[in-house]
Amino acid sequence: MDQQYMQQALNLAKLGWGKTRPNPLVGAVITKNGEVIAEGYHHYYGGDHAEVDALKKINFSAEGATMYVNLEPCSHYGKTPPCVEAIIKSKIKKVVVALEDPNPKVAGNGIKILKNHGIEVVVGILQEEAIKLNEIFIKYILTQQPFCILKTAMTLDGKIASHQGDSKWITSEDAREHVHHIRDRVAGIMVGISTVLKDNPQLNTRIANREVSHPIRIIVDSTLRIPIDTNVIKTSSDYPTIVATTEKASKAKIHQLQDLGVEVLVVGQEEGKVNLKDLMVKLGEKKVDSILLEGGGTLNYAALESDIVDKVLCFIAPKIIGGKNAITSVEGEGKHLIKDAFTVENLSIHKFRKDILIEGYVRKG
Ligand code: AOF
Ligand code: ZN
Repeated sequence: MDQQYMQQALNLAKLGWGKTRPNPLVGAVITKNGEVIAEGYHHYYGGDHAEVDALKKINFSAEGATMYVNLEPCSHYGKTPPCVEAIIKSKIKKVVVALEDPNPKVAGNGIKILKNHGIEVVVGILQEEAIKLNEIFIKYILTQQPFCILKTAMTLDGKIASHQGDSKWITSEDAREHVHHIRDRVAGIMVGISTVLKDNPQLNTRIANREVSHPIRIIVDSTLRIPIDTNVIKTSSDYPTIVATTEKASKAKIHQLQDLGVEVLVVGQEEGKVNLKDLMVKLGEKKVDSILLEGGGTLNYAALESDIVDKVLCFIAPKIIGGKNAITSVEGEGKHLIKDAFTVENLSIHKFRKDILIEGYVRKG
């Protein structure tokens, strides 16, 4: 039963998808005598925490009840008073938690306070699922740097475009819709200048019949080659846009872009290119908790080499196009030896109607 109620809490947490960042996705279920008496979740950044959202439904009176929540209840005064106070006041007798809160302001303290008040606390139910759901929050709260997801869509023979550069479309509709679902969650979407020059993309979120949130568009362009009549610049008043560049950029071009509403971030250089580690620090300061990296191959390789990539999403379509000049998803210089390859672990595989997705985490260190 514990697992079933915790799964319900995790499902509730997902209702906040895209609206709570950089705060976590949290859901809470309150049960009494084998029945669910209240449900709650964190609806949006700055709103009630999940525990309070659930307790409000029953006027904070829950004597003898059990609460299931996917993150340890908080013990700090933040935007709202501590959830542990509300739980104690409600006379709940047991709290089941999936994951201890990695936030240093909480980090076990919530559990300790509940126990000190005679409340039974169980920790670790569906912990793996809880970690995965809040993997972005966990990285960001511990490092203040964005969780970076490298996404690529390739054919069975590993190409992301034909030798003529045609790439529309490698994967089918449901796989592409899944990408928009991720764009809806992340704070930023990042591409290199070559991708902008080649594809002239919009980089926004498009999901039918649903209100969505749009990530900040981040273009990495070390010499500011970006044309001002390109789609991302033309729509920069509708969707926030950052161009990351270096001291090599012309001041006049910087001002021209700024006048069009584009934020220009001048960051450090690494062999003449934008220093991606430095960029991550700067984006973290702007509360960008997550980035979907959508290429191209040069930027993808640089990102892997800079050790900023946390997760890889690799869509594979059952097509073969061939061509020794057809581009692949990770280019750059490349490793000389297989033993030096980047390793992706904790794999999972999802099947769409026509394509497959391999997901995994880049091994660190
Ligand atoms: C949430 N929603 O449902 C829970 C959270 O920014 P604040 O003051 O609202 O506090 C956010 C912290 O509270 C967050 O980092 C996490 O440690 C804890 N729990 N946060 O936004 C919730 N339960
Ligand atoms: Zn709280």
